[in-house]
Amino acid sequence: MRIDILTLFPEMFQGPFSESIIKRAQEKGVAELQCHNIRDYSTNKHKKVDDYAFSGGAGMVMSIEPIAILIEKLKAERDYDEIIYVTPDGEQLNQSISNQLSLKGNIMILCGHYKGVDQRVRDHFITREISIGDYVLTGGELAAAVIVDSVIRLIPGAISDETSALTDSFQDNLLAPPVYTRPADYKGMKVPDILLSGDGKKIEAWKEQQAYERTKKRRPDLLK
Ligand code: 6GU
Repeated sequence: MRIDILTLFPEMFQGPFSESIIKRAQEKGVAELQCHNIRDYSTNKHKKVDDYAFSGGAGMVMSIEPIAILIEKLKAERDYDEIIYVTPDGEQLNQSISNQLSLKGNIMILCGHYKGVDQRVRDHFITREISIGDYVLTGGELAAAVIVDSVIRLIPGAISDETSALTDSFQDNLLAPPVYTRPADYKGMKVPDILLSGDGKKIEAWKEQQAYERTKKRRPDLLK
């Protein structure tokens, strides 16, 4: 899978993309991540990428031209399955959307800043708009990094134990059960006896029960 990120702040991705699973996925060739600085495609002598809104009011709007030039350049190089704009007014990200995206070949993610991008970019180029939740971030970059992280870890080969992504919270609409590791007794804080019993069937039943109880208590909306 290839993901192209269109941003005014490519350096914001260096940290998240150069550690752990996302780093390994790139090294293994499971995923290719490319960041593009929209400012490099400004035709303005001052490299301007935004302007005042025609409707007035506070805040700048990202101009169509540099974004359109960059999107057209990328589209000429390969076909894209999805061109995503990350925005607080998009559909809210969930595990099902991440699963869908993990099956795609090439996707672009456009990050907005200021008051967002000129509506014509959204009307003419964007195929899907995604938010990561009902709160406002400074820009789309952190949201894009969240989407990329949730998608890449689902690609076969990204996680060494391939079954592990399947047992995540949300993958079956249930939260994950509690987990424990050694020591079995830390200063009197004990691991539940059943987990030390060696009875695989009972342990599986306990895990299912715990997952269900936790979901009922914390996220009853998931059980509907
Ligand atoms: Cl995608 N962008 C911004 N700026 N804020 C957000 C968001 C996106 N998703 C939730 N809040």
